[in-house]
Amino acid sequence: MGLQLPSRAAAPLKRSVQGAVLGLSVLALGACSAEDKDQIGRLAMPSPASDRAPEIFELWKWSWVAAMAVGVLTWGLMFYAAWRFRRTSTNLVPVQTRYNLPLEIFYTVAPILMVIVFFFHTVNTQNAVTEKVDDPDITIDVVGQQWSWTFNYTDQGEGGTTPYVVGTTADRPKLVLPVDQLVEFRLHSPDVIHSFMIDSFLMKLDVIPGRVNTFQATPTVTGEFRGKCFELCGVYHSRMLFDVEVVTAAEYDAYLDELQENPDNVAQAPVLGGSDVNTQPGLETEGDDQ
Ligand SMILES: [Cu+2]
Repeated sequence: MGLQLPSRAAAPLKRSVQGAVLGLSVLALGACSAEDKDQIGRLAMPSPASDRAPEIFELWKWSWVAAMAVGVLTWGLMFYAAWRFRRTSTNLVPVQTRYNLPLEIFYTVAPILMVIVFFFHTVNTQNAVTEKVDDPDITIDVVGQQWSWTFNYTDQGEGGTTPYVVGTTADRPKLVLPVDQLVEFRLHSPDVIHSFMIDSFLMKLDVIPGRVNTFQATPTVTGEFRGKCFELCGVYHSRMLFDVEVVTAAEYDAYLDELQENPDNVAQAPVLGGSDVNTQPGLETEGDDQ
């Protein structure tokens, strides 16, 4: 009891704490770059960078709008009921209602309708983003191996050879893609299930041993992006990162030429796993005891 601050002393303290919090908030907002503000506007969703990504972004956005509308209505009814039917005297007994058939039909049918609408839009979006053609511009055979990635630029080398890059946990690989060209990604795994995603493409696909999952997308924005494995696949799953660079057609050709100068980056056929990529090489680098 004796430790309580007298209220006259507490008031200035409270005011200065409020002032500090306000000051820090203003400072934090002021320090936001245009890019940060842009990201806040998208609720931290990456900016769409493929021809399929805007469809996914729209589905995600409108799902949030629908969920918020339902949330606001539900919270509103809860608070209204709590206030409207509050106990106003100590011996008041509320009206004892057994059931209300119209209301019960409503709250059974309404959620079913909502699920149907969500399902309809999800299937539509999924069909649009997984659409494929028979002759994509380029094909990349992607291998997810514990715990990095191999990228094969299938048949894109001189004489139909395949330039490729193998990453390790210590040295994350880079995937280079040409802008405005339809890319087919064929996903292979020699060991366990991984999941391949370039963040700005807004979609991921499982990489499953024994089957080849494929999807197609056209990068629409040049620049640097990030990708990683989205399926917990083992102890170094968190190191399954890769860089993505979307470049012009000329820069892409130059990159392939550069790869072909090193015999270690050229194969006669795509390197799809097994002894080539399942050696966990990143764990054997010099000075790395793991
Ligand atoms: Cu993984």
